[in-house]
Amino acid sequence: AANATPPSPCPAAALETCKSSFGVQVMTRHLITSAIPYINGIKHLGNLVGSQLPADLYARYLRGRGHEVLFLCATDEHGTPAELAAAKAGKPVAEYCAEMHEVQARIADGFGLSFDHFGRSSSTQNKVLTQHFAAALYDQGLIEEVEQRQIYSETDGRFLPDRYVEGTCPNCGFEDARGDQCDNCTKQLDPEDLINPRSTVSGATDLEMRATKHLFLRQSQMKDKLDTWINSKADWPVLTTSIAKKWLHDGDGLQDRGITRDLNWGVPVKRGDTDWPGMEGKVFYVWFDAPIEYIACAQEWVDAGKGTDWERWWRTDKGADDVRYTQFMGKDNVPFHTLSFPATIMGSSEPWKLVDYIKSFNYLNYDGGQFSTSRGRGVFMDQALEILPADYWRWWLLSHAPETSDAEFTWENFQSSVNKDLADVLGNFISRITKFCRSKFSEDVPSAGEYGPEEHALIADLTERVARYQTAMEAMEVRKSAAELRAIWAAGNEYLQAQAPWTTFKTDPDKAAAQVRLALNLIPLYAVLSAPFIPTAAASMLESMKVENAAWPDDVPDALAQLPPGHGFEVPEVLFAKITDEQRDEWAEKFAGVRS
Ligand code: B3M
Ligand code: ZN
Repeated sequence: AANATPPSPCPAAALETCKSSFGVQVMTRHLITSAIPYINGIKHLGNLVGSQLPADLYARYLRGRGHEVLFLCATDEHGTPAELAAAKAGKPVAEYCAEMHEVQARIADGFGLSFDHFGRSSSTQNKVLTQHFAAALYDQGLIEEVEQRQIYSETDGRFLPDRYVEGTCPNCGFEDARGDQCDNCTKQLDPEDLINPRSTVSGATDLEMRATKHLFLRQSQMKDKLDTWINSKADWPVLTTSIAKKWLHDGDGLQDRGITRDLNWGVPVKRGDTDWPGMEGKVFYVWFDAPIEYIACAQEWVDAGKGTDWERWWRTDKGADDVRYTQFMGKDNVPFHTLSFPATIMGSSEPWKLVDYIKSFNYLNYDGGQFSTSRGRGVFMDQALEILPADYWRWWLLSHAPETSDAEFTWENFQSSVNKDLADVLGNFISRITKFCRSKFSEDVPSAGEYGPEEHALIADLTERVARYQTAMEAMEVRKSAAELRAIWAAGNEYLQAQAPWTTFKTDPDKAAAQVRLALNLIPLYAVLSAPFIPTAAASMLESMKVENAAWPDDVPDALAQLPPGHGFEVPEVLFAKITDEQRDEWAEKFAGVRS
């Protein structure tokens, strides 16, 4: 039966036994995190498809299959980019971050991103946990204090990070070269190379080199452990493991990493709640505290009253051994997730959950070039929702996800996918069959007639296709899943085209009734299968078919008998409008320029 209750979660060791004795899929607990977007602006569609959106697809799919899921994301709020963006907006950085967090949360909601909690890396929970990890790593001998000489500004009363020093480039004479690089001749610089250096904080020129200390995480000590761990992940995407291996083995191999910065905004450097001598005025590097937010976010989820127990998701001594943890991210974030964050977790020698699977993505380009946040090139999440509902974007982005190589967004391609897949195939199928039924029978599922060989063939075909779709979804093969789903929609259209109930009706109305009954039953099946991709349209499909608790079609023939003869429905509104050539051209022009 489609609604058979799955057994309660089995201990990992007994998993296989559970599977065979119950003969149904075993429920697992799934922890899913998406890379946490920087706070300093609204993300573009390339950012979205590289982490949050595929993570949402997977979370929705697993929930649909009855698994217990905890899906977390947050804003990444520390570091120089946040300070600079706040200064540009003329706001105190805490205020800027609070506002931008709300903006990003609202847009995420607009895209249907079904986070169980959307946290903030500037939370108290993350501060405490980051300081805790620093203490644990220190106790394990994995943090080294390193003496360095660094630029100090008397006027500002602080050490200046490289990017906070500007001056004349010694290479080309450009007057606004930054301490890390000259934007004119691209030469990599050290701040003491600059001629007439000045502070970008105040413009002060009374700068001097002073001795200071920074903390380094001794990742090199953990190289063998990380190497063994990465090598054990034979099932991970090549994109993920190849990046990890490159960082482990190229050049000098895994470098120790500076984890402190001279900034006002961030997690103050402490060992637990004890002050750290020599670290006054310093904060942890943003990439040290950002992944720790994955854990802190679960605490925030509990503290917000949405959950009751974060430890069973994160502590292997408290039940998290049974959790399967999957991370989603763009390829530029892979080194931090395959090496640095695992070094933090393993190095602590505490029983924290390590990631089980890392799904990474290449880049999405925009119309012959790159999306660019700094230049405002491409479509940004807020703008996308202003012109079309989320499902149009979700479908295009996921069905063109940059999995095996970079992908490209063009308006022609977007128009043709939306018009073909969503309007012509799925939308047209639904409107055609519901309207035909209303005009020849009524807005009730007709009861006459029996299924013949064609109907049984379609049911068998769909049974196979649904199994293939599930396999692709389980494997997080996003494009392939979209292709399987599209083929499932197309199978219904082809059946309708071949059987043509409008013709059958003239000679054999009972046979036509049976054809219509099966076709109508495809709608709730399609809705449930499509919900991870296009949740809003899926919900309105179920609503017009008056189906309340639609379950995953564990048994396809059963699911196709969901709407019994006499079941009332309503012809739905147009599900997807086609994109006209005029719209396409107008948008192409509008987004070619620079965002103001
Ligand atoms: N904030 C980079 C990004 O927004 C970074 C990810 C952090 S994941 C812990 O792509
Ligand atoms: Zn230069």
